[in-house]
Amino acid sequence: MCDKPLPVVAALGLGGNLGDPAHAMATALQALNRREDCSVIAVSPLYRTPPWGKTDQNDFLNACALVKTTLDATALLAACFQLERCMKRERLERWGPRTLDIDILLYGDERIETEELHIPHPRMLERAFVLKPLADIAGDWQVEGRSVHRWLAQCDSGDIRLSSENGEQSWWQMPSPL
Ligand code: GSY
Repeated sequence: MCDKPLPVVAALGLGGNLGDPAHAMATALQALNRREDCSVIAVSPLYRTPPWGKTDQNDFLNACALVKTTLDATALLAACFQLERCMKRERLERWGPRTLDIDILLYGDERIETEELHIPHPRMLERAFVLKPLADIAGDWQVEGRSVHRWLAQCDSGDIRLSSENGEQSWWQMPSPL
């Protein structure tokens, strides 16, 4: 008999600033939610955020989502890469413009260090464009000894605005072609 893996809640960060990032993020979340091994249990509002790192590019749209999954972290990463590829993500330039970026920020309370995976995501605690949406859906999640709310309070989130593309209800549940 083979035991079913226990589900884990993972936090994902999503962003993009090329083409129609809101549509790309919505399509990716819907595709994840349709999988038997993933269920999207919370999605933050969409935020318009100034570019971090390479600043001479368009503003980004960012959001975070919680996904309950029976995939291990490596398989979840592969699923995220596949979705990025579906959205025609091209890795052209480090820190440069992109149609869709999906990062695994947290995977339960696990700490994972492999060549391809670094969880908790190493830069999440200094990025307001991650912490602000994450605080909306998982503010009490403890990361490196502090809640997401407390990490957010320590970083400058003054330039981050709710996006007008949020719509009335769940922005990510708009119709999608995938
Ligand atoms: O690491 C995610 C891609 N990215 C972003 C982003 O998602 N939002 C903002 N505001 N700046 C960014 N710079 C990079 S790289």
